[in-house]
Amino acid sequence: MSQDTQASEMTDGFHLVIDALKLNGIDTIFGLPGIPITDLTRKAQAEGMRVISFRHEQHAGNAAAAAGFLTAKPGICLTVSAPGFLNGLTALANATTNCFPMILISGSSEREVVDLQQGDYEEMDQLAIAKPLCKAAFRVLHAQDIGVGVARAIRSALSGRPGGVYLDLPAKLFSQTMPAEAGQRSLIKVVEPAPRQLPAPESVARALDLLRTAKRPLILLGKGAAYARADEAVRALVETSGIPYLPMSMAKGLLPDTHELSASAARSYVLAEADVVLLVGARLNWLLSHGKGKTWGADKGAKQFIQIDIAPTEIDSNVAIAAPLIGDIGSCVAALVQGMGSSWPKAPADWVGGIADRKDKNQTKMAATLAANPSPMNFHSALRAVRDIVKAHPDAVLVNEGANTLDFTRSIVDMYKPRKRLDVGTWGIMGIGMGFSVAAAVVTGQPVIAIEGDSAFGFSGMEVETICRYNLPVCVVVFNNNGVYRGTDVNMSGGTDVAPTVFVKGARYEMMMQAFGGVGVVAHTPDELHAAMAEAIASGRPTLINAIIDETAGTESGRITSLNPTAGKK
Ligand code: ADP
Ligand code: TZD
Repeated sequence: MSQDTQASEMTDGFHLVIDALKLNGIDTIFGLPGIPITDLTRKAQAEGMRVISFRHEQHAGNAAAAAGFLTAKPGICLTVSAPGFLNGLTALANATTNCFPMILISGSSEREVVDLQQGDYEEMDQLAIAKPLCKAAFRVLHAQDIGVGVARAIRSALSGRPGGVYLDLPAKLFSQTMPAEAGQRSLIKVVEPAPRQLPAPESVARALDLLRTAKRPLILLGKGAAYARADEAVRALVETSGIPYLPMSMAKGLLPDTHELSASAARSYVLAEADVVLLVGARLNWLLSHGKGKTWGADKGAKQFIQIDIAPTEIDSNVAIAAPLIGDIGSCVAALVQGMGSSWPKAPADWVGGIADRKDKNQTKMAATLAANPSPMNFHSALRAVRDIVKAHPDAVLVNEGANTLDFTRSIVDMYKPRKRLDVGTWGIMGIGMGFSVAAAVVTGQPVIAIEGDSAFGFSGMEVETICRYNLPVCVVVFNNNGVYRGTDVNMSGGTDVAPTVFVKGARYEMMMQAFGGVGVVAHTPDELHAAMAEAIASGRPTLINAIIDETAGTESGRITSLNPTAGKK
């Protein structure tokens, strides 16, 4: 018998992992090879999976998380044991925090040695460490259980509130063999991993009763609504009710930001003045001032909340929720729209008109700021170019991180389509830039524009090599103002070290992309920035534009200076 024939009758742990993933429609792995998973990456590629290899596991993990959000299938990150696992763990925790489905698969050392703490190569009790940072954690010890392990990981990542899952695969598992036919039979194709969850009719009635009495209603769309892919239902809810809405940053584009009922340009006004607020896949966390205080017009009388969420324990997490609506967003929103029928009265005209007036005023003011042409550029003039490019390329995915760079981009650059904006999310984490960009390019096939503060870019900058290696259509724009927040701080001791927030002045970030064969450009003016971005998108070549921004522009911590009350004080 030839070796090939023998091999076809037996299978092993490597192939069972690959087959289990493929059986469940997973076709891409983001990872970084090494003992004991190098062969898994090779064999996965040989079996037709896309294997995207990174320079650091955190970025592979971030790519998996973004892929999870963009595809509603768990993104897979594959790492080696202990240090590789730990490098991936930040991304797993961030995915869980943001409700993105991902599975971190790490090779691990032998249980016998780890449990007796006998000092194996890269020894660590990874399962125990991962547990508090994800939705679920599983270990597979026997080849015949790989199918169950992968199925449980997929179901845990996708069902209910999505999140991160850890799957621990000890080195010995991969070489275990079993008859191929029994191996195939042991695999599980997960049926309906994220089933619809219909809201209770009485909950729908309660929510509608509250909305009906509202004088100043507001809809708040969060990234849960974007993830839920209930785009048409959400549009019907807004347009049937005529209720103004505010999108959270990753919900931008769910309806085009230019929609007449978007209240983004009157954000502070609507948050303070609304009397009934319908939360759709958005948590009342720090990003929404916990639903309390001046932001929410605490001095202007009681506010009532309706909250749609798939996680029942989210309700009342910060303030009382008068009408919880538990279920998936598609089903809940559809039930509301159906309950409204064709004779539902539109939101009061004085409220909607008052918002429109404020929007007009704020937009006129902003237009004047955006039209200015200071030299060097400031955030506004540079973002004028970005805004125009995104408008011309609404299918491009926009990745965004930094402090001022994040805040100004979010408010200035309109989005036109759902799930086109990826950013620092619930934690405000720096370092997602290049990982998210790689994932967006790989899973959507669309151009990617990454608008990066110079500090933010530094966290994942080495992945420009990954972008060049796979020749991905990613245009990175570094807003270079010589430091964290700004480049002007001074050392308060008068010593020779620069201040902690200051970087090398005049850094040539564009040369980082050139180093790996991509395009590097310096942009001093909005016209140069616009031309370089247009060229990058037209050519599809990996491009890094070093956009020179006035180092005095920007404020400490951007818009969250209030969380840092002693900022810059001696
Ligand atoms: P944002 O940061 O945009 O405000 P959050 O991440 O705080 O959004 O909130 C997202 C919410 O959406 C989470 O509470 C999560 O449970 C919920 N969610 C996610 N997917 C769904 C879904 N398909 N149906 C209902 N709720 C969902
Ligand atoms: N480390 C991590 C992982 N996340 C963080 N959020 C921070 C540190 C602290 N931090 C911010 O919150 S924003 C930021 C840091 C370091 C960078 C801001 O500088 P930038 O952007 O150059 O990226 P701007 O546009 O110049 O403000």
